[in-house]
Amino acid sequence: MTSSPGSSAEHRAELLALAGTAAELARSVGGVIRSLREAGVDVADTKTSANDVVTAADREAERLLTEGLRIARPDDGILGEEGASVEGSTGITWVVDPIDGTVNYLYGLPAYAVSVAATVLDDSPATAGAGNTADGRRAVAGAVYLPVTDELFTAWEGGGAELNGVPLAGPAEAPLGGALVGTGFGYTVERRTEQAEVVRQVIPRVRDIRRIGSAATDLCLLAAGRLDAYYERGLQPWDYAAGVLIAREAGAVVLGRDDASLPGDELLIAGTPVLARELQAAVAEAYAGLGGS
Ligand code: LIP
Repeated sequence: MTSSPGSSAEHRAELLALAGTAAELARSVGGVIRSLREAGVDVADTKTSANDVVTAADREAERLLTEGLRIARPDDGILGEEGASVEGSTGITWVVDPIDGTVNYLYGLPAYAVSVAATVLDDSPATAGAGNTADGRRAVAGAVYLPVTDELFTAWEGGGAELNGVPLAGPAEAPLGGALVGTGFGYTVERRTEQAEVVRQVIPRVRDIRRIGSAATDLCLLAAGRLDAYYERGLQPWDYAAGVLIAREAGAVVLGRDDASLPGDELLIAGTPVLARELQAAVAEAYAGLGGS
């Protein structure tokens, strides 16, 4: 990559090309998983708990993403949910989730997505809404494709976010009490029990809660203004890399648990600038009430 973000026409062209690669791969692999779904799905394996499943389609999709990236960008690194791990030499690492929303996919529910992000290392300290995340990276271009609705969300740093080529204006500011808030639950009993307690405390303070089942989709729905805000604990880089960039480029801010934390595994909170702060306070209060979390 050329040096500083947005500094030159060459840098912008590079980001645009990365976004193009992400979009092309997400869309083509999304078409494959949709066809595989029509042919039937079975659990191939489990991961962190019996409920954290992997299907043959997850593996095939990650194989296709890896193969496509090796052809398009042979010197870049790759990190994938199902184990893809390739060291690169260009400074770009692709963070991919072949199917985000695997449980939805298994049950034939529509909210699943292919998420592809080009990321760079960024260890700058926590700065509200700066784009760097707790895993030490920052997405600079990415795409999330929802095969069932044929919706392709794309973004590159400084270039705005688009849905099927149409610029996204992002969510409008809403008061916490009138906000439709997305969240999700992890797969372990301990994590989801804690999350249920937090949601019990948050739900009386918002319009309503949605558990859509795909973090990448949640962040894109926020970018499209179909959710007002989103929070979740326990996300992995492949769940949020592309979605965080898309949400930010649509005008949302993405926060961690507090000003000293970056968004990521511990907590990721997204929304319009005022609402995200209000939600951050409400969620932090709920977690603090659990004691020791
Ligand atoms: C899942 C999600 C879901 C979240 C889960 C999990 P998977 O990803 O995106 O919304 O709540 O914790 O990470 O397993 O479907 O790729």
